[in-house]
Amino acid sequence: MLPGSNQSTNTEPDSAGLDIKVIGLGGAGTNAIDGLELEGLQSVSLAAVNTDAQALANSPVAGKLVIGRSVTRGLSAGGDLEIGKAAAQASLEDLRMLVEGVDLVILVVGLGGGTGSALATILADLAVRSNALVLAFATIPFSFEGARRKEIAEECLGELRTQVHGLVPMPNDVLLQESEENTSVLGAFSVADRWIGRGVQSICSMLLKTGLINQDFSALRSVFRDPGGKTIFGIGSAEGSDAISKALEDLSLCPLLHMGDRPAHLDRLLVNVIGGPDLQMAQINQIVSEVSKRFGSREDIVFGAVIDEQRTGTVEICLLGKSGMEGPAQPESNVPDRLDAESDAEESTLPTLGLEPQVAQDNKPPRAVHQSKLRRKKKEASADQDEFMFLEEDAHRGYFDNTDRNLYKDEDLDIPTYLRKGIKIKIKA
Ligand SMILES: Nc1nc2c(ncn2[C@@H]2O[C@H](COP(=O)(O)OP(=O)(O)OP(=O)(O)O)[C@@H](O)[C@H]2O)c(=O)[nH]1
Ligand SMILES: [Mg+2]
Repeated sequence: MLPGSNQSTNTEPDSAGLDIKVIGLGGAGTNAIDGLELEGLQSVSLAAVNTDAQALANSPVAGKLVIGRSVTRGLSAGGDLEIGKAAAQASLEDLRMLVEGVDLVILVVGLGGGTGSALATILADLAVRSNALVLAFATIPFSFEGARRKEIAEECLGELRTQVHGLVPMPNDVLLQESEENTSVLGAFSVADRWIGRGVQSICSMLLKTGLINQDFSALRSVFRDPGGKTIFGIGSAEGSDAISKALEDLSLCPLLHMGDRPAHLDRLLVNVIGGPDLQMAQINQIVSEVSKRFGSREDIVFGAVIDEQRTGTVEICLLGKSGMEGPAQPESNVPDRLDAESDAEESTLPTLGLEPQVAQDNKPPRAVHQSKLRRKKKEASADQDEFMFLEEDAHRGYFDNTDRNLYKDEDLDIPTYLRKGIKIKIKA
């Protein structure tokens, strides 16, 4: 029997009449949902909210709401959070109606500007008050966008984290890792938009499509029952022969699972698999067992498996986990490195999921590392010794073991920066 509550096999999911709304906030949020492909998910409604009437007019999304005309005269908030808040307050009733009666609200926002950042916390509050389950995908500005935007993003992220049931922060700096090395900023934005799209699609498919293992809304609620805490989100996919193992490896390389603030233990975990009609129960079992081994949720793991006729030969695994705020992140070496079982022996010398610490010896800021390099490094590391491998035994704090942790803005300052930030340290040959 697979772990998880409320699950049934080969029956219709009990989500009839479920009202799901995906809402893009501000310019970035609107752009991110513009290209959302929700085939077979007609009951999911999309809405875009912005102060910028012109930007909204260019969006193909049907449900549009211009807010704060009396404040910005249909223009953007110009990166000013206070103007964004004033605009949202001026349209509070429209915003309230937007989320009224909705069961699941998924907010999509690029934090750092005036409108989306203000809207995120105000709309989250309205949605939670109207009893919706609220999830949010929020991008964090690139470092090069400057301190002001970063400050706004951090302020809103802190507030949002306490409000919504699940918050997936996506630092643009990290997402750049996923892009080709010469990717433009727009290219990096489109990486963010794709991640968000895949996450939204996986959650909605699980709730609305029939599958091998159906999960209904109560299962999602059981994972995200309380506001606050930390959420992890990762996706891996593959096609062709050996798609399961490759998708598991792709999941283990997902940059969003390699961020410094990842909780050491998850209280609850939701894993959804989307595959073609050729997806078999035995394969699902393989995924279940590998993911359970790797992420060791303390209380409950909920699994869903959806069949998509268009996806023969492909497998996509989406992982959403939740933990309380009970402890700081631990170095990733405390858990097995990769999901594929055959790698156990090889991986015993590789402490992390591919983001082995590396700090450049020159004075340039650390550069994001493309995923293809992570793969290559993992294979080569034991062969040539030009890279220092940290086994992270220094998680023991020795003399300081019985003292309080130094927490600052959700980060544990006792964990070395190279571990918190996933920075690579290069040793010159
Ligand atoms: N994913 C994605 N991110 C974007 C895009 N455009 C901007 N961003 C990011 O989102 C942040 C917020 O920008 P916007 O969404 O344009 O700001 P806004 O919420 O519309 O606020 P104002 O323009 O000040 O009214 C930026 O600092 C960027 O980091 C985009 O098209 N896609
Ligand atoms: Mg804007």
